[in-house]
Amino acid sequence: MAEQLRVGMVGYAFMGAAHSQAWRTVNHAFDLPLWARMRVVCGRSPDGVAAAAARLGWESHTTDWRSVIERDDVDLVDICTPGDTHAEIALAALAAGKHVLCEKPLANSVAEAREMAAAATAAQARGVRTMCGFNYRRVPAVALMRRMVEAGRIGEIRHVRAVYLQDWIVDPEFPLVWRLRKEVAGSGALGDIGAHIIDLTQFVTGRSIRSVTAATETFVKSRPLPTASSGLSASGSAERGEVTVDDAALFLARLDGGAIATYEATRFATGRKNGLRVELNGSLGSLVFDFERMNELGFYDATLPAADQGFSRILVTEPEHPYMAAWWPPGHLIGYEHSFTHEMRDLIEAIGVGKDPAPSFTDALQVQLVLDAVARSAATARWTEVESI
Ligand code: 4PW
Repeated sequence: MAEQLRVGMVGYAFMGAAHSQAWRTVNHAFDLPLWARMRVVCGRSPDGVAAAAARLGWESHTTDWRSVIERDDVDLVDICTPGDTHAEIALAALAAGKHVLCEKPLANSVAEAREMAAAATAAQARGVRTMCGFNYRRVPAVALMRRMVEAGRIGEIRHVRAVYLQDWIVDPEFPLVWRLRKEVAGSGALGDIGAHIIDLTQFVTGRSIRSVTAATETFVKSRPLPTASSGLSASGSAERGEVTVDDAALFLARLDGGAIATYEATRFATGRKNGLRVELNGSLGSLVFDFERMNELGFYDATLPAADQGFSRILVTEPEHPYMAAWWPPGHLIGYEHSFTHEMRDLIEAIGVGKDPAPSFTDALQVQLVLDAVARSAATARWTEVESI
């Protein structure tokens, strides 16, 4: 058996469960230089974390995240907590020489993200690696989209069109969970799902957002305080609290290289459960990714004779397609959870060969700078430049 990569994970809710599934499967799906070992999971509830350890496959459990970092039998800290704890945990882990995987968005502020990116860069000199968990990059169809853009298959990119549409809080009586509180989440739909389409579009185009003009809205101003919550579901009490984040964020953007873009991140798109869609229009064609058909990539090749042109559907299940050689024969599909397994594959591979994985904390800082520009633009109703890293 290969040398072990011993993991300690902080947080065991929705993202903790998704990461646990990936840590359980990655060793068996891919031939990697290191063998991931699920040493310890951490959570605030003694009973909750004990049950999570048994359910998710962790060897031990604790309620003290600092003890995870202090353990000699932990090499990597996987942060699956709300954004208000990312910086404290990541900085302590890096100082202790642990590799760090941190869920998105990197932090709740630019200041925190800058501090984390600087610490990560300093840690690189000591062979310590960091990654931010933008998992949608690792959907094979998205990785293929990037490959095709890099190969020039759609030419110069003119338009980027991205939406991330959910509806889990359309009910005004849905409780005030942590994702709806600014002091915990940093922002609402903007940072939670808008961050994904910002990272994804910059990843597939290889271009950065330079300026934005935005509008945000909070449709429901107060909600019942939660009595219990899990993932994107919860139950509420009679007492109410103020919603302090955006329910929806829409913005126009200019990318370096000249493309113009539209972005929409909302939790009020009634009927859309996890509707992530990205379309690129170029001088030689177009590419379309729709997460609801995540094993397919739409391609319009404008270099064909006019009579032969039309949107084709590439079924992204061939062994030549990113990550797919590890799974099933062509035509047998994969799911949301595989994007996390691919994320762990790339992280383990990079650590094993001594390279820095992507997206780095610096890449994630750039996303944080875009989030900040969107918030500043929404507050002033002006075009706003994205600060430099
Ligand atoms: O990043 C996650 C998204 O993929 C979010 O935190 C929750 O799950 C809400 O949408 C999806």
